[in-house]
Amino acid sequence: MAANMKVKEKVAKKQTLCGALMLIEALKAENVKVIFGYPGGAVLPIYDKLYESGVFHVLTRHEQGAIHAAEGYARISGKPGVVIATSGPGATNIVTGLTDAMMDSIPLVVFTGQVASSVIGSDAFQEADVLGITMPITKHSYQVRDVQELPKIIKEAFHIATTGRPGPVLIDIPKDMSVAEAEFDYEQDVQLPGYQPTTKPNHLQIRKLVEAVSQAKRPVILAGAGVLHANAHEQLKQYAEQQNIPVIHTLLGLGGFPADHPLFLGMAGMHGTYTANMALYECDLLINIGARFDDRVTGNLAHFAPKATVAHIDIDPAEIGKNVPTKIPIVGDAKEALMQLIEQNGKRPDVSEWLKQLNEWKREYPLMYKHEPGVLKPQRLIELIHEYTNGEAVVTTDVGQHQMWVAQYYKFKRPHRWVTSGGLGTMGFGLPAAIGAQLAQPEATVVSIVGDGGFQMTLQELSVIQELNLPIKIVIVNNQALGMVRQWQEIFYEKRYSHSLIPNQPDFVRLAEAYGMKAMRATTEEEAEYVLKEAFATNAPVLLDFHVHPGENVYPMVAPGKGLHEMVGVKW
Ligand SMILES: Cc1ncc(C[n+]2csc(CCOP(=O)(O)OP(=O)(O)O)c2C)c(N)n1
Ligand SMILES: [Mg+2]
Repeated sequence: MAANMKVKEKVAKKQTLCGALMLIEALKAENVKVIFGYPGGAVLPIYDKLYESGVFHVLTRHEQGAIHAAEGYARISGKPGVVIATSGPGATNIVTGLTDAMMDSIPLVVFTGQVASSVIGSDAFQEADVLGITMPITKHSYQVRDVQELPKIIKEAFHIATTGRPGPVLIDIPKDMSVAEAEFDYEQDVQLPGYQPTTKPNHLQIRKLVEAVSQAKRPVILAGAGVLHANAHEQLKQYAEQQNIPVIHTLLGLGGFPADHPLFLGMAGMHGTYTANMALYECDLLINIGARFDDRVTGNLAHFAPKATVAHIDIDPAEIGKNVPTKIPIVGDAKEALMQLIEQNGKRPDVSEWLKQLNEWKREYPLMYKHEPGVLKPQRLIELIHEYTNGEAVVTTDVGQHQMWVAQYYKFKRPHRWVTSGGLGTMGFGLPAAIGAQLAQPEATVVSIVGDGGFQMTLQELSVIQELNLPIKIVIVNNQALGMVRQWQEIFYEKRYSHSLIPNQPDFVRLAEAYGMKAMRATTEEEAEYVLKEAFATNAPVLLDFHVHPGENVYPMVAPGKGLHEMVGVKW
């Protein structure tokens, strides 16, 4: 009987369908729970079939909102985010999001409508060469030329987006392909002989690393987002503890190792901690796990880890040796590599002197800011949010000073709680990303911490948050400035504040109220405590406008062109 049903199911999967229905059936087969999109002419046949499909579609108010929401969903769920946009302007509106996802290795499957096959290349209405535009900012892309190919293309797209180093895959569908019919077979296996990511690390290289660790006097682990993509946080902790090696995170890696762990040294890079940056400068063995040695992390490469033997574990072989000469390259999945390292149970290095030095730096040079009575310091605001959420909230941010303060002062205890735009640094990312994050984890407390500048780049998505009653707490760190730009102009351009001060921001509270959302303002620490308490007691969206001290800067700081050891603003 069961076998019989299976045969029937298979037959049903082989029915003749139009391209639009194929897309919907494929999404169901991929177990996609939500898609983010915006309709238009070229995708009307798809939207018509979506109408009664039962697929949960979120209509964002801008395609950029859709793709950032999909990124937030992917980061928190670990599953690919799915986006639909129409041809021409719909497709060009997702270019920033695709680049963002490409830079930060976020798995996305993105469908764009295209003008009908017969008029491609004729400058037809709403035609854009989306494949041409997006080629360098996608992991892979397709244009459907024959509807028979569509099931295979979608299956491959999900496979490519989620395996190896994750990334965005785009499928461009000419309008006639949505209407044309063919047999729908989604049972076929993916066959891509040219795409076989190496996940199992080379045993010999692992042995080399074990040997190097056993000899090291000042080893350190630099852990990036690769640890999170590989779900290797437990193995990272186990390995660090087994070998007694301190851990530093990149911006995107935060949460991969508990911030309150005694072996944790903080974030590295331009606004990293003194201890993390000095550890990278002084270490004799640097084990990079799933980070790509971004310039914001390394500072001037000529001075980066000058005393270290470098080992680099990465699923993407192209990253190894790209920026930093690497003695021990290990291509593979971070979890597999860490499991092998743990299993080797190599000789523990003698790090007593090293840990003593690191702990001294931690004590001597902690992150710090000045308290001033009657003034709300942005760093204090983040500490308060941390307290109210017990360090366990899902936090999304925009880009700028507030993002760095969150990275410094929100001590992530757990993995998969942190959603920020790292590689591209996309203002306007935080608010829509929170929509996807909340949909991925309906029970989680989601806090979207945004700048007064960046918020205004995608604030139309308040409409979606209110409509779906997503209980997101939106925190505007309002310094009436493009703060990070202002900071650079203060330090490097003789305080010539060219187009970075915005003293006449709109009334964000009334703006939120116009969307039907509860909103409050705070200008002092006492008020901040009061409104945070109110907001976290509310199971509905709340927008909070915090007027923080406008002249505050993010420190410590490694100036561009400087080495990590040349940080300024370490002590007052
Ligand atoms: C789309 C985009 N445009 C410009 C920038 C350059 N930029 C980086 S930070 C920043 C200021 C952001 O201001 P705000 O959102 O208020 O955050 P703050 O730095 O004040 O916390 C700007 C303009 C960017 N990162 N992204
Ligand atoms: Mg600002």
